[in-house]
Amino acid sequence: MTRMLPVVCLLLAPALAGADVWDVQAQNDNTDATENELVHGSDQLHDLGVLPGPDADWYRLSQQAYSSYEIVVDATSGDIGGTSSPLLAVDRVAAGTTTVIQTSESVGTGPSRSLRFRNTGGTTIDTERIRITTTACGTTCGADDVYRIRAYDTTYAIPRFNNSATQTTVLMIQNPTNAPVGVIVYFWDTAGTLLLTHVPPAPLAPKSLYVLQTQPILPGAAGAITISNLAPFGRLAGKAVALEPATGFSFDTLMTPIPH
Ligand SMILES: [Ca+2]
Ligand SMILES: [Ca+2]
Ligand SMILES: [Ca+2]
Repeated sequence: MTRMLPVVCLLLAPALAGADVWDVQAQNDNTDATENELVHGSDQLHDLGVLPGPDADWYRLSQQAYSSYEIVVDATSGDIGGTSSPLLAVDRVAAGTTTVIQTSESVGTGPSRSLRFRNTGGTTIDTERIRITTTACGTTCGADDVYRIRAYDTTYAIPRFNNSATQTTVLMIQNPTNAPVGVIVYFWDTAGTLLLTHVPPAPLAPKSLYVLQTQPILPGAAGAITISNLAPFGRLAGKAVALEPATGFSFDTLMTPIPH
């Protein structure tokens, strides 16, 4: 019977709203000094209850070289967002400032938000933060005013292209979404040296297929491909097809997102 006692106590306890523990630590997430760091696959539930001043939730995200990212905020409770304007703000902010580098876009016609961006450089960016605030409920925001945040590395990989000897490789990227998508294609040799950065002349049109003959731009080369992009996580499709004219064989290598 004694082992049942804790269970009885739990059943008798009043239901408590989940507290946003990141808000109330001495080292909290209310400034850019936050120690809450998002990684690929992060999935957290927060609130924007007043502290008593307005709450702001800040996140770190280490942006790796030549990589792209998506932040998704959904599961918003009724008071926290709005559909007529972005009352729920999901911003990319320069650390040490209040300078907004990028604001989010709506996912659909509701209050959910998506923020997509990429690091086009060759070094890691650790000087930016993700900041979430709302003007929807103001000083009446409570612990019930919650949202869910997820983070994704949206970079794709294709582990083989081959233009050596008589083989040639064609790269195909499909944009099945209803919006234009900017992509950047990086070609690497097998030792990991960047051979070429290819930027298509325009963002890929909705529902379009981009076809790139890689032999003319990388004659004799072989290695692997990564693709940074501004699509929602996992929404692009594609492959590299290596053709061997002497035998008529072709070798497909799929373009894959980072598993999640
Ligand atoms: Ca919070
Ligand atoms: Ca906070
Ligand atoms: Ca509320």
